[in-house]
Amino acid sequence: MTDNLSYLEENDPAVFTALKGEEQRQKSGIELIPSENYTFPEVLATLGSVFTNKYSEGYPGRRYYGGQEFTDQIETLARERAKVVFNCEHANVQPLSGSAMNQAVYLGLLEPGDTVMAMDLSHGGHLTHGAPVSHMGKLFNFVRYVTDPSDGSIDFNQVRKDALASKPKMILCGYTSYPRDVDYAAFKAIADEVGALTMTDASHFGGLVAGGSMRNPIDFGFDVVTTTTHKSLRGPRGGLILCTKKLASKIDKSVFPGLQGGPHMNAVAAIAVTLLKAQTDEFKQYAHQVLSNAKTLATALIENQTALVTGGTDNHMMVLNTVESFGLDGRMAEEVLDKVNITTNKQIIPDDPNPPLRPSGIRIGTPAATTRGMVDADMQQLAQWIVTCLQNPEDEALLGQTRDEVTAFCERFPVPGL
Ligand code: DSN
Repeated sequence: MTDNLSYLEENDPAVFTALKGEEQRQKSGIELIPSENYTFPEVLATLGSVFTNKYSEGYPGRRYYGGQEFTDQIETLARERAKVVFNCEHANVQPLSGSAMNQAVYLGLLEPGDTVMAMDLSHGGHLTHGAPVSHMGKLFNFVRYVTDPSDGSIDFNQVRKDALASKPKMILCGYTSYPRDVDYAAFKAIADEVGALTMTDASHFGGLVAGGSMRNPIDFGFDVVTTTTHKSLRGPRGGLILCTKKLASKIDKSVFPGLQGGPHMNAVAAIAVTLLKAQTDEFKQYAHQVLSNAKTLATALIENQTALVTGGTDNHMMVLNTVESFGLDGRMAEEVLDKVNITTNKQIIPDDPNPPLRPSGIRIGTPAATTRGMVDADMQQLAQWIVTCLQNPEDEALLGQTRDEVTAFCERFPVPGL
């Protein structure tokens, strides 16, 4: 097989050098951004394959261009595997990514101006869950619910009152920066009472649902579940919309031709590959280890005087209040940890008094570290590095020494496919 990278090296050394730099960065650092992961080598191969050359507007058996015998095969495989993995009646595998996927759901099932209930951004909701700066926030009337930051609980009496008053067409749960599990039964009961559709954005924990370590909203009768495919699921960048048969046609029409043109068939093929992987015992073990690592890391951080938003985690992520714990805003904390090759992201916390680019915390998670084979004992070490560095942000000697230790540590944990 031709080594395409050698063409790149010869013909575009600037891009080749950046690519090699990024490869080295991913190998020699610990990736703790909870939405990032290392994908399977088979996925990398499929993404760089001839499927990227093909236009396939439409759906299997009903396309607008010729030459679809193999694209039809892979899209059918991806859809059928998604139905098995997530135990759902219908799957659309074409959304280009998370935002397009959520937009397709709103635009397909609602009318502009309709009311949707969703979590406030600073409490963990995503931009597409109706943040005022997003187009979705302008197009639909979002009524926001919040959490109790001390334990992450949601006051369902209040949610019910607000739902009865605002009569939403849809109630949305599943979040981007919320370290607790979701009470699907409580949301479903309120939605049924007010006649609303139920939707979960499972982007962060889709892989954990697939691997059986977290509950599946579809088992609670949810109408729609969305998930990106590149986070805990370890696939290519993309999105899945899983729904009931009743909603299938509206969802499909909303994705194409409503919102998108040609799907990225290299990504669809890679989603098919990912969804076969997700059915293996190895993936189930992975999903359980992600949660175990997160609990161990959270406990070790708390034992070292780190304040976690909600006091802990039920899933793969945690949010550290770095202002309270270390007197550092989230940007400073992210920069200090970057210096020692530990990658995190600055994060607003509930009702954050500080602005988004200098928020009060950072968000970390275990999916990527677990992919490399790190286990609970490694989380203890990780917590120690994080706390020591954030307690001594100006001690360049300590930071230099920690960086060397982290780099040496990483050599024990190969990145799949690199
Ligand atoms: N960017 C994703 C995350 O980091 O959670 C959500 O879009």
